[in-house]
Amino acid sequence: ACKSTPPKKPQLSISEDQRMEWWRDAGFGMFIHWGLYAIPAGVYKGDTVRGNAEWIMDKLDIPVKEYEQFASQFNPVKFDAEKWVSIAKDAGMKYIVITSKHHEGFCLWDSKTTDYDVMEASPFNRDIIKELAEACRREGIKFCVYYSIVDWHHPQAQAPLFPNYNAGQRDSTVFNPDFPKYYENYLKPQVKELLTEYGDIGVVWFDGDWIPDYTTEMGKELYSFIRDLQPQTIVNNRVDKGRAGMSGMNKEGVYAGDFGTPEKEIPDTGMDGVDWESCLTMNGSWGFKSTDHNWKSEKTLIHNLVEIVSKGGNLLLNVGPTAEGEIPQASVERLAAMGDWVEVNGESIYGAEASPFEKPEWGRYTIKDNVLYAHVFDWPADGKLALHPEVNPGRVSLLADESATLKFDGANATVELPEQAPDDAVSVIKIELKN
Ligand code: FUL
Repeated sequence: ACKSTPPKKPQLSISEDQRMEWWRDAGFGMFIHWGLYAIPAGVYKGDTVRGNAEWIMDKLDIPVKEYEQFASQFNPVKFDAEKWVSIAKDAGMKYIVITSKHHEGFCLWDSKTTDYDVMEASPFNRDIIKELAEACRREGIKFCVYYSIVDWHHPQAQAPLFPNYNAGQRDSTVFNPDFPKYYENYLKPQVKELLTEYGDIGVVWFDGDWIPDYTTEMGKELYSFIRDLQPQTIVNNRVDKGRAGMSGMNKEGVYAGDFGTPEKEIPDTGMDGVDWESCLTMNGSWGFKSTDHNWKSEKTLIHNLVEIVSKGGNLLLNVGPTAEGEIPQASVERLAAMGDWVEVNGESIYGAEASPFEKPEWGRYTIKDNVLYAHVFDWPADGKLALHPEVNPGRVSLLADESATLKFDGANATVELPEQAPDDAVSVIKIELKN
């Protein structure tokens, strides 16, 4: 029996479980994709970008000098950090992750490392990260930052130009020999600013680990760099080169950050002992896209939240504010509907764990301590909800009306339901367990 021992993680001043506790309980957070790309909003010189609007610089081959012009137009006068945070809070979200710098390279904070930030390059001249961090702190929401390793603006991080094109296209398969300098003298100092000037940072959500220039060693170093700056900060798996989705999250000696990041997808199943978070969009794009009106329904989004929590994950749901600084109305409406649902049914989400039983036909289960929650997506026409045979119910009630006890028919292992589902999207039955 020769069990290989996993490599030692860096010395932690608090345990991983302590560090992860708030995040595991939170269940639901807001992703904010905001940057200069909100100005073209997916359309440039008559061309519409396919897919993600925040990729417009790359997808439409906009030369750096031309793209930079957006900075001088960035003036989101309607930006109101307090308002954004209250939209998140009212939706039942417990944390906010904002793009401090996306692939385009523009920084939303007052960085000493560059002039390509909201203070120097734009007329707005307000530190967005600071205002949002402070509003979060006032409202009891955990403040977190996304940070892109990829930087299409920094000369030492850009992929080299294709030699034979004049349109400014870059060959992203080729290394930039200066990338280690960018990593050492720009990326790390920027991350340090974010972790020293803005109070407690809940999560650093890295992205862009796929570029050829980034190495596994850099990722490991970055992970402990953050641990040294703020021991309680959680780091996603994309700090590690070539990680995305659930990959590398088996903890069997694979060094891959603290949680997995399935993107625009909900994994078929969770993984034992592995923390993960699905990040989802409400339409098809992360960054604001003026032409994308293909919004998911409120019902779908509530189903997504329940499904994710029933598999042991978190939902990080995205909004892409406009260039004026507003969260699109379609998103605001959906978040309000989710908030209404969570207000009634939140106890089945926060602190709840993955279902101990396989998926029932009518919906999903979550569990918390000695209470099982049955999330009914399809209300049974005959009024009888079949529970898993191993469930040993004590009192059974509806979260929408806890005063009434529902009858459990032990012979058939069914709960007798009222005729009407109390909620169009998902109604939750609270089952206090006897054992
Ligand atoms: C991806 C990025 O390339 C997208 O623009 C977005 O930020 C998503 C969450 O991660 O890898």
